[in-house]
Amino acid sequence: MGIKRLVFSLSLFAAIAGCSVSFAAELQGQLAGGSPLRPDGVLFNAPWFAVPGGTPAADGDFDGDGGGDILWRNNQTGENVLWYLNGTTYTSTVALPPVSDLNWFIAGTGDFNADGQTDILWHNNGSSPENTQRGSVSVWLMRGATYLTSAALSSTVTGDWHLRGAGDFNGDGSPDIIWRNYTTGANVLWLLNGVLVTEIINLPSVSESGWNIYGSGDSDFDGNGTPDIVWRNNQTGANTIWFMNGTTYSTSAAIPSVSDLDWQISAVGEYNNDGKPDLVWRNNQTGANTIWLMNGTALVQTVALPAVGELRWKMVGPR
Ligand SMILES: [Ca+2]
Ligand SMILES: [Ca+2]
Ligand SMILES: [Ca+2]
Ligand SMILES: [Ca+2]
Repeated sequence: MGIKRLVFSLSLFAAIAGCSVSFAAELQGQLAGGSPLRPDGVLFNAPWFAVPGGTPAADGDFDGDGGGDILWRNNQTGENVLWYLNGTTYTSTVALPPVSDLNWFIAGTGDFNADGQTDILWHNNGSSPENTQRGSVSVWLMRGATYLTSAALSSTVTGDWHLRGAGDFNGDGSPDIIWRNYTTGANVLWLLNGVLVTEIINLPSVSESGWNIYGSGDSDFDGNGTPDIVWRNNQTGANTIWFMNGTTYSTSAAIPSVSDLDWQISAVGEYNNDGKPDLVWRNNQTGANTIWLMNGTALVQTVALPAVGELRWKMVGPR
């Protein structure tokens, strides 16, 4: 049902395409970019470096064991931690530097400098009037759980735009980022070269309420070599995958629905070493956490992770 209605929304794309014009205006209004987000208490910063010809890290794997890990942010204290997993088994928690400014959200993951190490994408969308950095996007370059340095994207945006994930859609080795406008339903890809915005691609609009993007995480659900985009409807519990062909939307397919709306898709990664992306869910009421092991769009098995009863901890990636 949700899919049929989603496809219907897509047919309205041409009519809604004007949204992209306002997006471009919002973008070009602030080409100066923001200042980079530095973690609290970190005084030394290494210079930004890119590694030409490097092999990008895969699917939110921070410790390089070949499997995905899980990122958390506490939206009251500003603490950030990484859960290391061995396959689907939790092994340990490592602290990342805190960011006490709660206007900043972890919006995605990807290897932005192609050194084989997963980095962390931040977006500032706190709406208070005194927040002068609203709309800024910053990347933390990481080595495992060690912060190296940060860089601001060359552009910021105004308006009700939310950064919803990252994936390398055009296959150039540099993660691209996914925006969704909660007011208009417009969806946009920014193609990046490191932290430089090189191109803006309009995706189909989805104006029907309830649908939101829960990331990509470089996850290729149909095995065509291009990352895909995960959607959940927070009103109906329907879930769907957008299959992408490069930077172009191709088609969508349903994955099992979850009618209990306390469950949220919180990470997209690869957890059982079969090369197929999986989903991690968090229950924002009970604190339970569960991995869905997937075979494409088919749910194969659920595996419980340790519960985190303190609900201010938000699972924020990989995605
Ligand atoms: Ca990196
Ligand atoms: Ca790219
Ligand atoms: Ca794909
Ligand atoms: Ca898998």
